[in-house]
Amino acid sequence: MLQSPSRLHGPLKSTNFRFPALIALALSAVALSACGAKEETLLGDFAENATASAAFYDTQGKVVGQIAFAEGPHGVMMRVDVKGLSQGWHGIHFHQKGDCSDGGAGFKASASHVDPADIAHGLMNPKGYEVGDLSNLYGGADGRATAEFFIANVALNPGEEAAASFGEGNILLDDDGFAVVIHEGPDDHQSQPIGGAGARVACAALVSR
Ligand SMILES: [Cu+2]
Repeated sequence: MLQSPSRLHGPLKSTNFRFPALIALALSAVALSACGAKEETLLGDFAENATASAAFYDTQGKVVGQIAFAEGPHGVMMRVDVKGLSQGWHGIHFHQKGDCSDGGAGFKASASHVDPADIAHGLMNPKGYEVGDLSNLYGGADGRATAEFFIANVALNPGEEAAASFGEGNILLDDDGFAVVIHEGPDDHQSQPIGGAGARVACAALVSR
């Protein structure tokens, strides 16, 4: 038997039409905000799938970039996209505390480098290097730096497996988290205690959820 026109075009049908319209509106709002975030950084899908992420702040407290991490079996992958740097190379390190609240005072609250075994600073130092030591970052003529780093033998999140693989001291998201700090000049990877990298100009705080 054929359905009557009232069943096809009646109130039930028109009610069903309203919901998809509302959902479509909501989805387009989400899509717009996701698009906005993508335009602001060059981190790509990496940021959306990140194990941890944070904003970089300059010494005035302004957001100047983003950082994201992915945890892997041999260490962590990190992407950085930051603006407002002077042109040239900049030291970038893991500092001990996830606290970037005192930019005006030079980000002292982030403490010194992550260094559980109290080893000398410098990736090119024959005595070894700190867990917080990283390769330099280059700020272009427009003040922007975008890079990917792989840091071997560290984990983000605590856990038996991470502790067994890398040691407790090599877990970055401990109770007080950690900070990624960018310095005004390059790290020479040898000088003590920070490779002559100078003042702290940007900071991203990472704390465990
Ligand atoms: Cu540093």
